Amino acid sequence: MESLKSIMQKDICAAIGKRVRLSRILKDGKAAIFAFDHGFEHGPTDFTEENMNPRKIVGSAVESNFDAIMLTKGVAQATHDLWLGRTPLIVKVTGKTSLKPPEGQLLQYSIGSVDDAVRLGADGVAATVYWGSPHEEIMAERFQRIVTRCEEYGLPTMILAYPRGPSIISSYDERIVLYASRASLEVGADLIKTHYTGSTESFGRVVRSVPIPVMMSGGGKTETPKDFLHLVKSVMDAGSAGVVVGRNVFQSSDFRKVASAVIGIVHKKMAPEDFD
Ligand code: FBP
Repeated sequence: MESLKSIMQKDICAAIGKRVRLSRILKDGKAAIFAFDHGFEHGPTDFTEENMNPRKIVGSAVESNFDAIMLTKGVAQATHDLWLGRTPLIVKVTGKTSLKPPEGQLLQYSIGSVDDAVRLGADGVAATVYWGSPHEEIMAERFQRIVTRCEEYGLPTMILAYPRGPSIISSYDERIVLYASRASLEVGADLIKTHYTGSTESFGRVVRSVPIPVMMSGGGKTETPKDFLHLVKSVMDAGSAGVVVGRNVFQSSDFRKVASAVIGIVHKKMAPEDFD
């Protein structure tokens, strides 16, 4: 039987490992993370002919110096030569396609594992829970199992905490997002990626309601890039740990410019006007 001392030593190593990996992602306690699972979640509608191949967008994200990049296992494999040694990887291990009938889209299933993430050299693992879905328990239980496995390896977990389901009137309502964030804490997440609630004050209350980092999930493309930068500023003013963004960067006409503005606002307290 394994001795108490050896169990404790493993736990200590795993706790240190998690701190090491978190410090690679949240370098100054904050992070601008590039989310790129859209090829699976949304399919070709999110892309142009020019950026359809994931290597194009992953290459731009790496060149832009995002703090980390969130990819599915397959895209991580197909682009590893681009990000290795440069950008920490977070492997997203759940997903659903938009090809499914709408009622089936309230469930994310496994599309990778914690062990895959370890083998890929990842610094984190991400998974979605649609809080309020009729399938909530499947996703919450799966997330909890992911947490348990990640704890063994010292890998941090990021939850994509999205309120979504027949009883959810607004996925952006402060009380609903606060509840989803609290539930995410309760299932053991280390980082929360969730919806912006519409104002600095309300998002601040969400951020302060849980003792772990809360980050904004980007959302669909805003009318102008400046509008998006104002959202990022508001989120940072709310005391958030940063943003996890995709479309507002890779669908913009100037990837590098928007990326560097987002990173500047997150890390250097810059303002959207600084990028005029
Ligand atoms: P965006 O910044 O493009 O919104 O990316 C964040 C994200 O969570 C992606 O990781 C994911 O593919 C997408 O949004 C899911 O959006 P939705 O479930 O609303 O279609």
